[in-house]
Amino acid sequence: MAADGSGNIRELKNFIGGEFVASGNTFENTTPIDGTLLSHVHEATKEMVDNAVIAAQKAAKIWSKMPVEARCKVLYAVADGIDARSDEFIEAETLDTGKPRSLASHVDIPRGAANFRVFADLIKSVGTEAYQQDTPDGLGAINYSVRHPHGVVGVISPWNLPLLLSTWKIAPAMASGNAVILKPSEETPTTATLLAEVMKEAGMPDGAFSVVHGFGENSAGEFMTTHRGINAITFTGETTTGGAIMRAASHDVKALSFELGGKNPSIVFADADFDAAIEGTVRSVFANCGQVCLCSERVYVERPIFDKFVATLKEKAEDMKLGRPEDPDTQMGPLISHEHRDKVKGYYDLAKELGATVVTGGGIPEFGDERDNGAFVEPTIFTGLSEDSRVQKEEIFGPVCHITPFDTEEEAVSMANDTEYGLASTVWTTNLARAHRVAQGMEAGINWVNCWFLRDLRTPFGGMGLSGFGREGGQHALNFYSEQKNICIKL
Ligand code: NAD
Ligand code: 6OD
Repeated sequence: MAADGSGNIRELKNFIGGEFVASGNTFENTTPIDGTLLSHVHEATKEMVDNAVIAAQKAAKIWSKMPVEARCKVLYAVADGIDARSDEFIEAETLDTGKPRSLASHVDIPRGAANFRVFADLIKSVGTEAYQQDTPDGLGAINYSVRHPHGVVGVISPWNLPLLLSTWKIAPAMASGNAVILKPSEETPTTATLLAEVMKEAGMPDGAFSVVHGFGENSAGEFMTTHRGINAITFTGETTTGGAIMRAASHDVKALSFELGGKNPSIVFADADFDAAIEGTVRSVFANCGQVCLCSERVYVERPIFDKFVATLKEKAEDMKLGRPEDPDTQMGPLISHEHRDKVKGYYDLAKELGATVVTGGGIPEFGDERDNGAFVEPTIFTGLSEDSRVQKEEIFGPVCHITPFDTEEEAVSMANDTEYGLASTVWTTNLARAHRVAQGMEAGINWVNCWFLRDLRTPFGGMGLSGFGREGGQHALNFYSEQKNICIKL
């Protein structure tokens, strides 16, 4: 029986040149809710990736030459197509990831559609640079730049926000006139396949968008990163995978954009609105079972409110309802897989070995029903570890934080910045001057004050250090997905 109760086990094929294509080799896609088999996924062969590239190169010539208005019409139709089939997308995303339906229906799927609208709007209005230049003969010159798409862009995406994060790349790449080949995570292949159906229904030229399923090494991921016909790779995932992709893509010096891991700090000052800081920290630590790259794993709380903060966060964590996606009361689902649960539980055990105080959690919940076959883990809070312990240095990517007290602003900023990552930070304070000072002092690409994961899609998004390089969002994304060519005209 499939997890949707229908008894249907889907076949997820590759989408190449406008057709769904089977391969001789399939892998199983199971749900982390209870381990039920969802689908057989056709792993793309090297030849299939070659075919996707040939089709993309051909389609890029048509797609990039289409009037911007006509291209945008197709992108709007894709957004409308996602909205029209949103129930199917939500169902697929919740089964693949185990995340609560409330999250998929309010964040993942609407953002997937919004990404296409935002970048279609932007490409219609974005300008380029122009300069008048003096020359010795007094006649001068004019310089202006034009955008030129790369050609074929490879999108390699992770499992935590599958549709949201892949379309965050696909939409600006396609708005810029590129053809795209998407390799979704092997853990979450379903919404990518649905997106391919929507692209076809929306009238996307054959080959302009392809989906190849598979893994990294010696599979579709590596076939893409080493393919000379793919001009740019945009990747979101683990830092170590980014390193492997960088090495593979170095042979033909592909353009690269990397959104990688994080070990994000949250600083709570004693003057913060306490309830807002608690509510925000519950979200920033436990949302999506802690599997958002922006989640706070290191929380720093000013000493006068430390005990009250820890006690209140503990209460909230213990009240949290773990369950199936379709249950409207569910606040937290399972982790993505048993393999990932082993990793997260490994860090829980390490924290205990290192002498952490377990404020709450630290284990695997028991339900006494089929969820015991799933990949659930307890929401967890630790205190008492030193700042240089591995638990404070390495990304865990689960529903867990460590809370450290601090006495001065300088101490908090220094501890928050003591990381090789540099993705996101959050500051809670009602002191305006301090809010600006501390936020600007953070060595991270995305910094929130009195909020978390509040997104304006025009703003630069990306990390520093081990969190990656390149900026996505608004015009920054268009700058990555096109080459700016300068034209110099002597008058
Ligand atoms: P991952 O790196 O394991 O996999 C991501 C994608 O890369 C998958 O599609 C995978 O198949 C592919 N891949 C793996 N090895 C490859 C290789 N050698 N060549 C080509 N492709 C390869 O990441 P994940 O476990 O899916 O996602 C979780 C990680 O992603 C966390 O570290 C998280 O912080 C990070 N992340 C970062 C952001 C951000 O915006 N910075 C957003 C979401 C997730
Ligand atoms: O909101 C976004 O655009 C974005 N890229 C979010 C990333 C979340 C990481 O897991």
